[in-house]
Amino acid sequence: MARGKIVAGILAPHPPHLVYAEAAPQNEVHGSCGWESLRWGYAACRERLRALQAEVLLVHSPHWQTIVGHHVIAVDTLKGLAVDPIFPHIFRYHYEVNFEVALAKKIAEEARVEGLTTALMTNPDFCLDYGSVTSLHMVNPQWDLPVVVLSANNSPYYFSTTKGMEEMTKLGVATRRAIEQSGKRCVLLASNSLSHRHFTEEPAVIEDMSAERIYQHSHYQWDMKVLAMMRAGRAQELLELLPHYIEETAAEVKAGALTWMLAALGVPTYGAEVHGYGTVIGTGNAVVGWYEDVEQGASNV
Ligand code: 2X7
Ligand code: FE2
Repeated sequence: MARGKIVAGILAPHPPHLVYAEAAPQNEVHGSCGWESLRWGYAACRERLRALQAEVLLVHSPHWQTIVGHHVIAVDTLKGLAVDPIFPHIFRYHYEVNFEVALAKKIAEEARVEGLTTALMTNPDFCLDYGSVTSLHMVNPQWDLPVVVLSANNSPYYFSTTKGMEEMTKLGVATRRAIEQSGKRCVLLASNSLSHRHFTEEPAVIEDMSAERIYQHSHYQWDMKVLAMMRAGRAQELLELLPHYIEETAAEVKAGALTWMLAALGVPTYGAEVHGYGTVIGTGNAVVGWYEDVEQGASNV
């Protein structure tokens, strides 16, 4: 069996507004437009991924949070309705998804080798979180690839950002080892917004883009700084800056998906491609790809 590999890592934010604006047939509610810079960014990302012939998508989402240990879904299929508890009027999504169970089990096994507490999620009636569903939909709306879904252990909140990052780094290292043994071509999705304060009132027309802006200018400045580091291949420096960035912007990356993905990618020194940046109800979001075919040291700055 050929050695498996991570063919791309994507920062894949999950505001449900994106699926609503796409008027996705799986969603009960259809918008007519909005948030194009992000949606077109996802379209460019999908183009890029098509060429890489990915076989499995793996996602880590802050909206499946587990208190004890890191959980991995290990059932063959799930079918159900994912609802965003804060925005149920725009996101009620009917999903049907196949899982790559052998890889899920291998990740849990390798994570245990790293000293992490792990569990396999085997409940056939489990309901997927809207974060995972949104990121998976935006990357692959036809749902024709099997997936692996990992929970976000709540160590960053229960203990500290730094403790959480230690755990997610181990999970990333374990994920990489498991993928190498799987023989599969895999794409990792870090399902996170960047700066993460949002307005508490919506405009009368949800997709009214005249009401959409960043919550606070300093958040925008921080997001730009972080994106510049990603584009320049400064992932190690970025990881060192994350606790401060999180403190300044309440960044959703606190939950660990980005740390997990950068660790699994081996803390890349090649530049990432920023496909798009935009705000959603005031939060900062970017679709960013790290691609294996980018030469080490190259960047798109
Ligand atoms: O979960 C989210 C998010 N992270 C950002 C913006 C809006 C809604 O939901
Ligand atoms: Fe979120």
